[in-house]
Amino acid sequence: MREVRTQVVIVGAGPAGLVLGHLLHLQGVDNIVLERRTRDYVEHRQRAGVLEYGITEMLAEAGVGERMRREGLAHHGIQLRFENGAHRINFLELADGRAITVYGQQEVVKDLIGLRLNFHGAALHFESEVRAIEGIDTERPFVDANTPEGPLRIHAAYVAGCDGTHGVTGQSVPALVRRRFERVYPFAWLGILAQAAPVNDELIYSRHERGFALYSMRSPELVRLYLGVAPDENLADWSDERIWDELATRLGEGAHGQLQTGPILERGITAMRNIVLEPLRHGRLVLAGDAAHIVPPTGAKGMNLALADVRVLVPALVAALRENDTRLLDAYSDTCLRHVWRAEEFSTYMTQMLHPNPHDEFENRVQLARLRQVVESEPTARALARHYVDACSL
Ligand code: RFL
Ligand code: PHB
Repeated sequence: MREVRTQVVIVGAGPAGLVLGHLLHLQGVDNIVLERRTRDYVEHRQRAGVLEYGITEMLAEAGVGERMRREGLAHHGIQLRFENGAHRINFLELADGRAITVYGQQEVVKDLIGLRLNFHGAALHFESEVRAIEGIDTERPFVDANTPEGPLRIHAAYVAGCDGTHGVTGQSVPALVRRRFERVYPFAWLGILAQAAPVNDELIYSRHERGFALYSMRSPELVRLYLGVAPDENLADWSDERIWDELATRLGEGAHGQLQTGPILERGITAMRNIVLEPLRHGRLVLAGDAAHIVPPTGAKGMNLALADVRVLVPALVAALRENDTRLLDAYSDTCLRHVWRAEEFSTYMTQMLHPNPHDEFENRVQLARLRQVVESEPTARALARHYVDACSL
């Protein structure tokens, strides 16, 4: 078996692993990123699209904000629709003028991969799956991976688990110290990417009696739309016509009739749940992003939360490696859990407020009361706006 040595071995080339690798490289910390999928696959995987204000600042400071600033769409508000009314949450007034940026996750991933491979020449191995993580309770951990060139063992001072949901790294924390918190919802999202011009400048979250709908976009030619559906929904039951009809109905006044349709380029069903694994560090293993926590997408927090962990992790690893000072690393899990649980709470709040439950009229009345409170009470609207725009940096 081939054996190599580095300072930090990073498992997974999603947003968390790539930003971590990039920031460590800028600090002179040697690292290797291993990704089990192909480059083409990770560069085209459709996922999140909303970047918080503080996270865009972080990317720009890290030197990966140029295309994001140019092609990303700055939004200064979102719309909430319910009971046939449309209400704008104005970030300029309610969130100190801060904006979110609509920029696809795979674009962030493309920018980071391009920079790493073409500019920095740093190690990033695709089609290289980590199968085992050993020695995290010692000072000499290592990971074993299957690569296109055969088996590879990487020795490192630290292993960073950025391998997403149900990754091998999260399972490497011993069961005796690991705690897992989970909530599953009785619905899922059917998401489409379609070639059509956006008819609205801002995202629309709609609570309709037939179910949830979300209007989002990726560019002046691409829209990203979602429908709340049953968790076991069969995609084959949804013709293009049925999807567009349902979207038009649920998005209601304003979008109805005006909703610009077009060829559906991608479609999929996403489960809705919360998961938190505690702690985010054990010995020489640190977890970041979806490897440690999942949020339902209603708050648009998934990618932001992954990058917020990395923002805490980089100075902690640098201090440990350069000065043998582990104080920040010792605090890493507790520091992150504050923003993690804040984002879990906000995502839960948004999810529970916007998805009607056909079997629970009490719940439906409570949801409507909550929505009315958002549009009638300025402190409530302000809290929603501040969390939407910058929960990970509050
Ligand atoms: P990622 O992006 O999942 O990256 C993890 C990477 O690790 C690789 N990997 C391995 N590599 C080597 N060896 C192994 N043993 C490995 N095991 C896994 C994987 O191939 C992958 O490339 O995690 P990261 O970096 O933490 O980033 C988090 C975000 O991706 C995530 O929070 C969001 O995209 C969540 N999410 C959404 N969030 C939103 O805010 N809005 C959305 O619309 C939205 N849609 C989604 C989503 C997540 C989805 N997943 C995870 C099923 C749609 C989907 C389908
Ligand atoms: C998206 O554009 O994909 C998106 C936007 C807002 C969300 C979730 C997903 O809450």
